[in-house]
Amino acid sequence: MSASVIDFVATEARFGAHNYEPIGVVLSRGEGVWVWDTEGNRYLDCLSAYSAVSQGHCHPKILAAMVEQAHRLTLTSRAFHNDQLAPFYEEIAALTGSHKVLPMNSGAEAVESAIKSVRKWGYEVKGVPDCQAEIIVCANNFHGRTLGIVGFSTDPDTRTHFGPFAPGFKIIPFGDATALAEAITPNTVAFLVEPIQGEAGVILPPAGYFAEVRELCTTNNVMLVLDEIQTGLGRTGKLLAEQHEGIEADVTLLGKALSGGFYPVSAVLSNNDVLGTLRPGQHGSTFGGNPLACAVARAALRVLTEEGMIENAARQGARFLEGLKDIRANTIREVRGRGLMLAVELHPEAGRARRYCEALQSKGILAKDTHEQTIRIAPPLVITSDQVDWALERLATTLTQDFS
Ligand code: IF1
Repeated sequence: MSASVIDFVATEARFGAHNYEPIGVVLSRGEGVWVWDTEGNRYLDCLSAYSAVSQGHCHPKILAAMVEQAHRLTLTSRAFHNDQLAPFYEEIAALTGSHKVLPMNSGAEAVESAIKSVRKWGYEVKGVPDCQAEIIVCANNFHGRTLGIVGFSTDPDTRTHFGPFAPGFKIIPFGDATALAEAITPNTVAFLVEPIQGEAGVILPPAGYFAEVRELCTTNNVMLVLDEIQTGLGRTGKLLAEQHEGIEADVTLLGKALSGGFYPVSAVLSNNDVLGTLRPGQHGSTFGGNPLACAVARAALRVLTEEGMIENAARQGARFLEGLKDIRANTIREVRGRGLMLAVELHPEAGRARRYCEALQSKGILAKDTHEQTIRIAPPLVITSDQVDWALERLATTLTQDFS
């Protein structure tokens, strides 16, 4: 690392809360799948800011929409109407087939808003006695960092010493429909689940799981809330990951790529009943639904479909997965994923995934480890075949090294 890089890193460490442990690269520019560090070294971004920059870094059309809107009007609050919110609603509802939309900012806020809404729906529509609503969630979930959410996390790092936590959540194993059937009671208002568990290490559900889940939720009048904040908007090769399962959620949560990485924009999408219970003054946000966010989200959704990014994610994801499976390295325990949400799980004896990510950095690839043994690979959806092959070559040489 050069003197200037050490300076940035040291200054962060001196003033910043140490809630992250970044890889030792200081980025200063991005374009498409590429990012550059302060010394001009170029890297293929295989994290995409945890899937937020799915449209590629600094997409020119999203940038233009953002700049144009920033010149005109940025924030009105929801005390007044603005001329970007209605078209945003119309466009996202048409794209996803949703009836109602609640705009928020971060992913965690969308999750919190969904929890509030399904509880309210439970009391006012389903007839659950006040303060008795139960929400079922999965072990190894990741839904964000707020107190409400970390209270039902099973990851010790995420929750330890942040209590006391809110009651009303039941935890069952992911991928086990029988466990869901057994956990549902007359007071159950919702099942909140990721279509593919991201932070858990890109864990795919068993075939047929979500069809059974859908059936159980419908039979028991339980709202199926899919957290598509990471899997949504093309990441898995379909607009929504639920489409791989042939089901429709009652409530869908979007974030991250909803702005192409320019700005925090999230949304709760639902049928009429759930969001229909929110009355004026009962929920809100200073920034949620602001004209700048709406203009950015509209452009982010437009380029996703107009430029064929979802189809490209399916095509390049298949190529990437095949290529990873072809790598013969005894460090690899399993390769898995769907679309461009991929993971390489290493054998415990191979050493920490972090070391491999550092080795990849020196070869011009930025990827992020998760849970010690897994390298997550999630490039922008605009990646080309040549770029996939370029990455595979470097992954192959890195994974055949031994860092144990
Ligand atoms: C961090 C992981 C990714 C999410 C799902 C809600 C949220 C997220 C399915 C909250 C956020 C992030 C946040 C980031 C790490 C990260 C992550 F490693 F934890 F799993 F993406 F892979 N639902 N995921 O994945 O959205 O409030 O952050 O906008 O460091 O917390 P947010």
